[in-house]
Amino acid sequence: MLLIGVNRSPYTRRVAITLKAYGLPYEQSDLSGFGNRAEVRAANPLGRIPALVLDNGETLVDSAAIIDHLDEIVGREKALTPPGGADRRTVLRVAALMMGACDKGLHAAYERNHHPPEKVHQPWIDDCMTQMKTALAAVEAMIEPGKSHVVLGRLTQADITAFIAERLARGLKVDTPAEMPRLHAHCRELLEQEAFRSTEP
Ligand SMILES: N[C@@H](CCC(=O)N[C@@H](CS)C(=O)NCC(=O)O)C(=O)O
Repeated sequence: MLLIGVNRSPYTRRVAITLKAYGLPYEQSDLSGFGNRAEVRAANPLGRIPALVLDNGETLVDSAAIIDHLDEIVGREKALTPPGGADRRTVLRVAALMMGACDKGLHAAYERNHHPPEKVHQPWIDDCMTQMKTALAAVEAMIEPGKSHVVLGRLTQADITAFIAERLARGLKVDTPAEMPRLHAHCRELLEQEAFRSTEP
């Protein structure tokens, strides 16, 4: 399998961490959504990373669809998203909040980085960052003190998505050690695991 995208992208890193956690071998092509437009569009007509080229030549796009396929490969019982019921809903809720938080954080960054200074609308940036922070705070509130995982007492997609969202938030100058201390501490612990450490950009 070939993963297309740089691990600086939270969505790409989510897939990279999942591949490593499942022990699935893959190669990676370090292309950026903005820096390598033509090559990325050749793999994904939408021009976004990540994309995953399967060994049969088929290309999957969007981290959620890619991870759905990886879950199928390892088997729904072993997958990092539980197969059904309340556990599945809980993990999907955290994942939706955290992927949405990444979307809002990147909207804020794009507003600042892709517009001329006189066209940057600060209230929009502030609104996006507030949404990102309230989503992170909601997940912070779900982590019970002393617990080593976000939910269910084991590693799930909730941990992976919370990890990448916390990383992005810190990159956007959110003071997560002060504002989301349990989430921040948990992410530091996750970094000790091979799947997280080896995918550092
Ligand atoms: N929902 C998508 C989001 C992917 C995404 O927005 N990727 C960014 C990089 S972090 C990108 O390629 N942006 C380029 C663009 O939107 O033109 C996913 O989960 O894979």
